[in-house]
Amino acid sequence: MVHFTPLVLLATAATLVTAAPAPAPDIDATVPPASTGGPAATYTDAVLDLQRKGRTQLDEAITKSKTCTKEKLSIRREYGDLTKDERKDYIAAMLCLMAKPPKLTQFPGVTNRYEDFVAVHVNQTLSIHGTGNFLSWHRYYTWAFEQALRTECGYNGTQPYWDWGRWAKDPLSSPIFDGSDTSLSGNGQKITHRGQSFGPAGDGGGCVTSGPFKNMSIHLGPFAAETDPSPAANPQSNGMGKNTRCLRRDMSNYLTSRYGRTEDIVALITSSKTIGTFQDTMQNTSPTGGMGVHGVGHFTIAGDPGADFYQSPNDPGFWVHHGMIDRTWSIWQTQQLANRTNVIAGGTSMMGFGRQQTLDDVVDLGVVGVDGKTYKIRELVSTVDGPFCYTYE
Ligand SMILES: *[C@@H]1O[C@H](CO)[C@@H](O)[C@H](O)[C@H]1NC(C)=O
Ligand SMILES: *[C@@H]1O[C@H](CO)[C@@H](O)[C@H](O)[C@H]1NC(C)=O
Ligand SMILES: *[C@@H]1O[C@H](CO)[C@@H](O)[C@H](O)[C@H]1NC(C)=O
Ligand SMILES: *[C@@H]1O[C@H](CO)[C@@H](O)[C@H](O)[C@H]1NC(C)=O
Ligand SMILES: [Cu+2]
Repeated sequence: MVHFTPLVLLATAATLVTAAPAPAPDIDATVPPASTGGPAATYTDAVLDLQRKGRTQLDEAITKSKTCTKEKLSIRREYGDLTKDERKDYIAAMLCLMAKPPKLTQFPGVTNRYEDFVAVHVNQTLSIHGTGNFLSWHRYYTWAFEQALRTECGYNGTQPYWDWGRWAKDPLSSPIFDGSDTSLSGNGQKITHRGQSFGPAGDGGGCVTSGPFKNMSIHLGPFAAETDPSPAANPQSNGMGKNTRCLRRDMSNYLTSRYGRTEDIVALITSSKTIGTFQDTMQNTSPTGGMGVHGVGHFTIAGDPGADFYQSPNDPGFWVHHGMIDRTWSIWQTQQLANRTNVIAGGTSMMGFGRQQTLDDVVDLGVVGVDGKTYKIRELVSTVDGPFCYTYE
C-alpha cells in the first residue's frame, strides 16, 4: 500500500480557485424546512423528472432480468423522504456496525466492522477512482454496505441518498446534516483554519459535536494531504496504525450552491453522451463549470476523514453521497438503457499506469464483499440484474 498525495484530484480542485468564485446563484428548488422531518412527498425537480422518464426502460429491463422481479425490487429514497423513525433505524444500524468487531485483524487502526469497509477502500483507492470501474466498484461497495446493515445489524430499510440539488442552498439545514438526532450529525465546531485547495475555509473544521455521531472516533490515516487542519501523523508509515481522533467536518454551502445544484445534475445527465464523458464529468469538471458532483459531495463534508480521498468512507455521510452518485449513474443509464448498460471506458489505474478496463475485470471487496463474492464489472452495470434488484425513488 503506498502513501501519497492524490495530485490528480488536487490539481483539479486547485484550478477551481484560480478563477474568481462565482456568486452563489439563487436556487428556486423548494427546500422543505428541516424541522418538519418526515416525508416531503411533494418535492419534485428536474432530476426526478428524468428519473421518472427512465422508469419505462427500467421496467422493461426488470422483465428481461435473470435475477430481479418487480416483487423483489427494493426502493432507495432520499434521506429527507424517510420518516424520522426510518432515519433512526438507519443511524442505529451504522452505530451497530461500529460496535461490532472487525474481520480484518492485522491493522491496529481497524477497530470495528465499519472500519473494515474503510480499509478496503483505502487499499484499492488508486485503482477505483478515475478508472473504468469507478461507478461499478462503488455501486457494489455501497450495496455491500447496505447488505451489511441489513444482515449484520437487523436493518429493514434501504440505503438512502443525499440529493445534492435538493439541499444545495444550505446542506447544513437539511435533515441529513442539521445536527439533530435524526441526522447524520452536523458540522464540526467552528475553528480558525486555512481553508482548502478549492475554496475558502468552511464554517467548521473542528470536532463534530451534534447528532448521533458526535462521539465517534476515527483511527486510520491520515492518508491524503487535503485535510485541514492536518491531523497528527499515523504511528505506522502505511497509515494503518491506530491514530485515535474525533470525527471532524468543515461544511458549508460553498460548493453545493455553485456546482451541486439540480441544474448541474441535469446538465451532467443530459450532456454526457458516452460513459467516458459521464464518469469523467462527474469526477472532474461539471458541464456548467466548476467542480464535478463527486468532488462536490466529498468536499462539502470535508474535514477529517471527509476530505481524505483514501478514507472518506470513514465519515458516515459517505454512503448517502455515493447513493446519489449511483442514482445519478442509474438515471443516466435509464435515459437510453440499451446503449448505456454494457459500456465501459477508462483505464485500470488513476495514475495512468495499467491498461484499458474491460467488463470482464473483477471487483473484489475482500472482507466486505457480500457473502465473500467477487463480480465481473458486467454483472454490476444494471441495478436490476446480477446481484442487484433496486431502484431509486
Ligand atoms: C488489498 O488489495 C490486495 C490486492 O488487490 C489484496 O490482495 C488484499 O487482500 C487487499 N487487502 C485488504 C485488507 O483488503
Ligand atoms: C423490521 O420490520 C419488522 C416488521 O415490519 C418490525 O417489526 C421491526 O421492528 C423492524 N425492525 C427494525 C430494526 O426496524
Ligand atoms: C459523548 O461524550 C461526552 C463527553 O465524553 C459524554 O458526556 C456524552 O455522554 C457522550 N455521548 C454519547 C451519546 O455517548
Ligand atoms: C442506441 O444508440 C443508437 C445509435 O446512436 C440509436 O439509434 C438508438 O436509438 C439507441 N437506443 C436506445 C434504446 O436509445
Ligand atoms: Cu471512493
